[in-house]
Amino acid sequence: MGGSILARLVIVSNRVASPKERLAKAGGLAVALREALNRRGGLWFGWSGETEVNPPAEPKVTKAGRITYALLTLDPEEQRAHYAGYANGTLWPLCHYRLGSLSFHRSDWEAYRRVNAAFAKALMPLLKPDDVVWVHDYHFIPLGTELRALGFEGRIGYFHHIPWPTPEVFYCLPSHAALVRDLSHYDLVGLQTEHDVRALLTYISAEAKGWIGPGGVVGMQGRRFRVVAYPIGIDVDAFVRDATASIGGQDRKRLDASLAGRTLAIGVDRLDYSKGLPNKFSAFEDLLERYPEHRSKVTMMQIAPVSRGEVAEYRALRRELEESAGAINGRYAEFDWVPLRYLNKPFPRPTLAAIYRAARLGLVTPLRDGMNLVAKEYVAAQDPENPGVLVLSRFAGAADEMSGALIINPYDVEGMAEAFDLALRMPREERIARWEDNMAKVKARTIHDWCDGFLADLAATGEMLSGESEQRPVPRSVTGH
Ligand code: GDG
Repeated sequence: MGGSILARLVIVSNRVASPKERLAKAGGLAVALREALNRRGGLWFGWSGETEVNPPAEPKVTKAGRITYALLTLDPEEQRAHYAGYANGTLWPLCHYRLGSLSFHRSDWEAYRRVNAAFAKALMPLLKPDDVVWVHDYHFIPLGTELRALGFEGRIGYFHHIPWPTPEVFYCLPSHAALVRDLSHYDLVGLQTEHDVRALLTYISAEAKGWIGPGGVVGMQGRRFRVVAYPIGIDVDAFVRDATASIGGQDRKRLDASLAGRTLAIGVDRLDYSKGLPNKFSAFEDLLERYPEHRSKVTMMQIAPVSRGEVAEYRALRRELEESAGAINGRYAEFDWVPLRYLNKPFPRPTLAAIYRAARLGLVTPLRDGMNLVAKEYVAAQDPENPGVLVLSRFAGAADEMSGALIINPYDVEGMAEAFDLALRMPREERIARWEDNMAKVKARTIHDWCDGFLADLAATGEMLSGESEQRPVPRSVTGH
């Protein structure tokens, strides 16, 4: 196989940050991928965000600086079945352990495969033999299989941004065997945490009769690939810069004036049922009920931009949260204090950084999350002399690293309220010690380390996979969880 770290990079992701999109508005991941492409020059391939009946089979290709964008338009029904159907109606709930929300239709599964085949067919003519292809996320698991079937022999890596479920949960997916077979066509499969790696390797050894070698090398059904954890990070410098610059700025002035000296607790999550928003609201309500000393003294702000409104579960969640926020405010508000500010619109990154900086509590309470970048952004934005406290769900990948956080179980609403109270009363010395722990971890693994680490390993997989690799039993740490 060809390819080196200097080979051209091709990134495939469902959503592509277009050249026109303002940096402040794009998510941290989109910005990092664009930077990686800008540094080495490369191709960014994905969905155009548009649908049309009988769409062209070729992508629309444009160039901006060192990046070539190739964007494919999809048929509306194919796009629905691929995106709202199989990706977000089946894989998303499955990987977030939400079996009650999982819907599986063979027609969606077939459309998911057809759309992946169409993406591969559109990408293939643009590829050079020694390109390195990096595929992102659960919308594109079969893309590697399809590119191999079309004859591409260069390196292909896949990164899964969401959790990989344990085998008992994964078995609920009727197409489980086919999906793992798809993974085996990549050279390198990246997951967020060691827990996710153990879950996948356990499945591979128990169900797919594969073998596991050192360095995460896997042999399965005649193919070899690697499975490795790459915990994603953030652009730390950018957050520190934006948060520091916000002091004395317009956003901060407006926020301080509106708070009138009250303590702020902040939550920032896409409006998604995996983020544990109803539980967070209930915990805040329980705090006000059982710790009345915080009434009129603490304001909670929840920023929750609407997401995937085309999926019924998400519309139901939105209604539930509107009702819950209304009930909390109706019950506890005073004529000069609204306990919960609930906002459905997104804000530019510098405004987010200003709000994080002003908040004494960062509330990150997902029921399951691959990593959770908000937890790391909140830490990076704090004042080192007077930092806030991160309250973090044990079910976020970030909990493995954030040893200074107050770790909570989001299913335990009363336990969460107790943690909120503890955080509100925490002395400055303890806040500083906990923040220093967290900040050291955030700095140790930035988004750039994540990007470079994955690509360096992908470039090196050739030797690892072709080397002598005897068959070994699965290590003990891999079988238990
Ligand atoms: C998936 C996985 C994994 C949010 N509101 C606004 C805004 N955001 C930004 C945040 C953060 C990003 O969106 C959200 O990232 P998360 O990691 O918290 O969650 P997901 O969107 O579910 O991401 C997750 C991630 O992929 C990366 O691998 O960590 O586990 O689920 O950066 O700041 N940004 C702006 N305005 C907003 O209102 N500008």
